[in-house]
Amino acid sequence: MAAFPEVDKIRYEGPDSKNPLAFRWYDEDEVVEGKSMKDHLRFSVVYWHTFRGNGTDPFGAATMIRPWEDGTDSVDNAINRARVAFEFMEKLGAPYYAFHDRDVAPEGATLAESNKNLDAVAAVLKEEQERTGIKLLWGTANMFSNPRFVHGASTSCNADVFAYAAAQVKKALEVTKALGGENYVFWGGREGYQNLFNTDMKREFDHLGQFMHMAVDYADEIGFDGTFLIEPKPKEPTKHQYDSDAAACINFLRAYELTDRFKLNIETNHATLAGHTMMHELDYAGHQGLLGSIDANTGDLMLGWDTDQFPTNIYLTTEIMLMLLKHGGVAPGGTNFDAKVKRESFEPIDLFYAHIGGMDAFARGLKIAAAIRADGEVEKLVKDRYASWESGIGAKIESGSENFKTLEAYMLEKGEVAPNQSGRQELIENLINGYL
Ligand code: XUL
Ligand code: CO
Repeated sequence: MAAFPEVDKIRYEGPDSKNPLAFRWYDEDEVVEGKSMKDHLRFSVVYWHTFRGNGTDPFGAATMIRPWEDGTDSVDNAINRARVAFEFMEKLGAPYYAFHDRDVAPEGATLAESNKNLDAVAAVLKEEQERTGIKLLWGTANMFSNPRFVHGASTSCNADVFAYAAAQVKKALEVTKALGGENYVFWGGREGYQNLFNTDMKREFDHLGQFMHMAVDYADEIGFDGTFLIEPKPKEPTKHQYDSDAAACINFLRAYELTDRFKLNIETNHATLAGHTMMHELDYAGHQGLLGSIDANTGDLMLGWDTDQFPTNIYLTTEIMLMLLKHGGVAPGGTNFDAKVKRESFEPIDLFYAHIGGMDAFARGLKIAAAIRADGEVEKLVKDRYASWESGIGAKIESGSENFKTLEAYMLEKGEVAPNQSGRQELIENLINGYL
């Protein structure tokens, strides 16, 4: 029996449509900068929030109405839920999804039982993928919910926990490969610290580096050639997460010689928790050649935690799409809605409204970003700002032919720098507003 009988396939109806179950901007076949919207955006639905989120918060019980759930943590319930998930994603028209091992299948009493449960549900996921054509953007392992991970997983002070985590990632990699996953994500979970007095940070980082090398080695062994992604986040659940932001992650990857196999999965709410904008994190990872994928959501700047809301702000999606277009697109990553409907939005239909809104916001952001790039006015302002580097001493410095002594001689002769030009910040902000 269908879980969403009242919903047909969500279709593009154009900006004038008043149908809340239609796209107004996301037309998957529309071509922008030579590529379809579907291929630019590579939308992905997350299993954890969308099919496991129940609305609990520190102050109250579950609120979500999910009629297909039978209230048990059984494999049968998990299999039924997987069928519902694919009905939802198929009706929505999302080409990808992402999961943690423990979202899709219940944890058993032993590792062996957990693996068996995962295999049973993965077989159904495979069947549903084949039926619908929906693909796996990435898999990951949940190494933060179970109390064994209280001190972290690969950075735990308990060596057995490292071993358990290794076994869990081994299995998650096998399942991700079996399902044709295009990437594999590591979000640090509890890899961080609450107190430095009881923490051997150097040792924990070394263990983290060793763990990632073991993952790469095993991927090579089984022929998994998807991209590994690290997802930066500065805090929550620990007070300081080791993968705190793009720069910290990139330094880790360089220090442990992992940049040939790893890129970053940048998430909006994590960027703002780190005191950065999403645009900053994308541009930073992008210019380092390590932008792999995005977790599309938004925080609430009035709140200091990870609210994982659906992104509806066109200014934000425009900034994101400008960065993705600038850095050559997001593939083989995607635009993964790591976002949850609010506790108060507890009806199944709210899942559709939330995703449709996020997809439309990104489609609009893509069109606006493409228009900004096509007009070239903003680009020209930036180019003019750096004109001094195109010829003369600027070009010589960039070519590597100058040094402190030659530059001193140049400046002694010239006496004073050429006058600075206005930064034109307000003008450029006005220009951007003109496209919205
Ligand atoms: C946590 C978070 C995770 C990762 C996957 O804040 O974003 O859901 O995306 O582990
Ligand atoms: Co995320």
